[in-house]
Amino acid sequence: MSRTLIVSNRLPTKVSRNPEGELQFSPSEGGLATGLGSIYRRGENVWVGWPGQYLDSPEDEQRVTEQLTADHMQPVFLTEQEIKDFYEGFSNETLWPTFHYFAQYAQFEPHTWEAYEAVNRKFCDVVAELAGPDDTIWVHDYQLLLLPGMLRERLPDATIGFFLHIPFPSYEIFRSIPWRTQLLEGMLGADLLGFHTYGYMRHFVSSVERLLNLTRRDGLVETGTRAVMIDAFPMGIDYDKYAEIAASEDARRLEHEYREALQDQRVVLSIDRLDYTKGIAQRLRAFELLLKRHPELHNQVTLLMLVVPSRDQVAQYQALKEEIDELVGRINGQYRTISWSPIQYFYRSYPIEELSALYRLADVALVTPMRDGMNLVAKEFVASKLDQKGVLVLSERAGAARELSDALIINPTDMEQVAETMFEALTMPEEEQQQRMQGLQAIVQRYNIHAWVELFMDRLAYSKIKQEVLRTDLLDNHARQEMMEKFQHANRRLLLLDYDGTLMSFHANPKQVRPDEQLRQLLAELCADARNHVVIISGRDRETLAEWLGELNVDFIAEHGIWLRRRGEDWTMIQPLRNDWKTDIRPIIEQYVSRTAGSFVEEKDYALVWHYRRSDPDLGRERAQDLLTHLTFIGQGSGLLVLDGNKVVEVKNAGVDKGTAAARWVQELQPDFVLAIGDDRTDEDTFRAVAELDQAYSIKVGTEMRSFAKYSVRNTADVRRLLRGLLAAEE
Ligand code: GDG
Repeated sequence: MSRTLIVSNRLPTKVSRNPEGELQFSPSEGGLATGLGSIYRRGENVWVGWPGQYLDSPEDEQRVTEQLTADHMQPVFLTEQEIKDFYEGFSNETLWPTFHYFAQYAQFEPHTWEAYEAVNRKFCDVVAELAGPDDTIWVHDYQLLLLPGMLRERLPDATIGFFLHIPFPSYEIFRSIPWRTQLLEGMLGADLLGFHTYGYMRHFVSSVERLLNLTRRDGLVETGTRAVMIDAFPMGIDYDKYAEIAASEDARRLEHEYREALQDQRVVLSIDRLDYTKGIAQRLRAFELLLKRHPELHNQVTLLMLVVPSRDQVAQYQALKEEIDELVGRINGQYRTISWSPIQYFYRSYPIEELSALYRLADVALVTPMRDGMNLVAKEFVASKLDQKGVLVLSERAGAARELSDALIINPTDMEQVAETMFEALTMPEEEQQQRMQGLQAIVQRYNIHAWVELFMDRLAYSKIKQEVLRTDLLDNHARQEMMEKFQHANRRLLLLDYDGTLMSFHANPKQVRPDEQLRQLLAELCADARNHVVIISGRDRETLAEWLGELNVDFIAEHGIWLRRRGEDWTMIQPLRNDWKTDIRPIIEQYVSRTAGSFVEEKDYALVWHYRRSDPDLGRERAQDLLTHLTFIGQGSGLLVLDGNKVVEVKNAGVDKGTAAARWVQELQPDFVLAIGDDRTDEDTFRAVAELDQAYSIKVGTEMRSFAKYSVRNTADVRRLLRGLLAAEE
């Protein structure tokens, strides 16, 4: 039976020691644990993670393992040093601040990076040991960014999903991490990568484009070996569970108790883990401003502030704790009366029924993080409001703000706005409260945790199907074998080989793509057999091709089919062509060069090409679109063709392409075997020209685009391997 293995740094159960030193088990706090708590016990599912406590004896480890495995959990034990370097260090002092835009707090220490790698490897060992071939592995969050890549190496066919619970920062921030490429490559080991919002996903894709030079098309990033699906999945909560608890006798009784104690105070509620990203100190200052500006609220309103202890071994968290203590003391000191304390502050964690009672009680929930991947507290408050009375004040920088548009949305750094919005919330007519709450509940109820898990799992399965579809195009062993046999039996074999991106990989500078010795040797050996007729079919100019490959016994099609050269003959033009259009077109392209750093114009005999491979990828793409529209408009009716190539835009005479040229060879040679290989849109003309021939094999390099080719291979290395295979078949 297939299972889901959930993998995250922390398990949903926390192991700790009581004052007597005995081990005790309790539920973990935090969004991930509460979010997936209802899922992992289904069927044979298992949750793999650290139990949150250093254990110094094998007996304790054994006890904990027994207890946890009985409840669908598989512990990964960490040493004290690993907790320090991997967890407190790289995870919480490098990744957490960087991903939440607190770059000033980020530490970049090689030894904590090494620990991060080592612990990810440790998780990999446990998961690889546990996973069966039909299992689905779902890795969670920033502590395990390398794990999908490591698992992929060990289990190449595994189904691996990854979800990031915190924001993915803009490229400008992300690139400050010295190990940024390893982190991206680690993530791309998954089949599906999920983020809370479209914004985070966009940032990730932009980093992948800029740092790994990969692009996303149709929702997929093609890594060269696999297509990885990237999508946004805003995480929900277990709505019914929160609504049920809110309706429970316990929650009602507790609410009643609190109400008695607070009498008729209006209640503003704030609940967070202790974290500088949550904007707790800023919130206190905004509350102070509210009291200052609205004396009519004195004795009328109480801020109930729960801060759940978290990561208190990390220096910034200790400093934050002190700042909060000091602020609460100061504000209460200034405003309190014998019968009224403006802030009731609790630094500990509470059972869920008490949280629920507080959600019920609160008139206003104040959720004002500086950055927050999603924020589940906001959603839990909404689900607990059975009478639909109450107002949510929500930071625009929480992922939840993308969905919860009926909340009062604020900018958390704008203290005045926060204070005045609190006032608005406290004085909002009941009717409006209910209207807004209805809208919020409809969303939180519909996009709940079950819908989230189902959607993620569906997309993960779909990503596998999509890969499968692409894979059927791949030249598999069977097709390769068949091709070898046809090749062996043929006497007039035509090999139409594109150059850039097919025989040679791309380089930022096209002048640097001289053939290496290995390639020359390979081509020379192919040409040595009189039955083989090799045609290098390229967009490049005549001079370069002749200089680089002229001494070989090959034919050439240059400049996408304008110039032809047969062995031992001179260059001839495929048909008489005009060139006068260049005078008008060149200045237009020059304008794009001036506006787009890193781009340049290449002048060929009968074509002009704008290259933007070295430009900023987003800017380049946008300018290419503009240029295509611009040139297509100008070129209408003038016999010109505008081509959108691989990081190039090319203008040339219409009716001349690689396909027309290739067809000429087919006609003259009447081959009994044809192999056409290319990677670019311009090669599609060649594929089309041979599509009808039974004896033709057309092969596209790369799997990211639909193609007229019958088969595809992944990269230039595969092409060379294939050609070498043809040679070997002869021996
Ligand atoms: C990360 C991302 C993202 C809090 N105090 C107590 C308690 N809690 C529970 C809440 C809520 C959870 O902890 C906190 O979740 P958040 O989403 O608000 O924040 P993070 O822990 O930072 O979670 C976050 C989340 O992952 C999921 O992807 O939303 O953006 O930072 O469920 O109810 N639970 C109990 N006692 C407490 O005292 N029982």
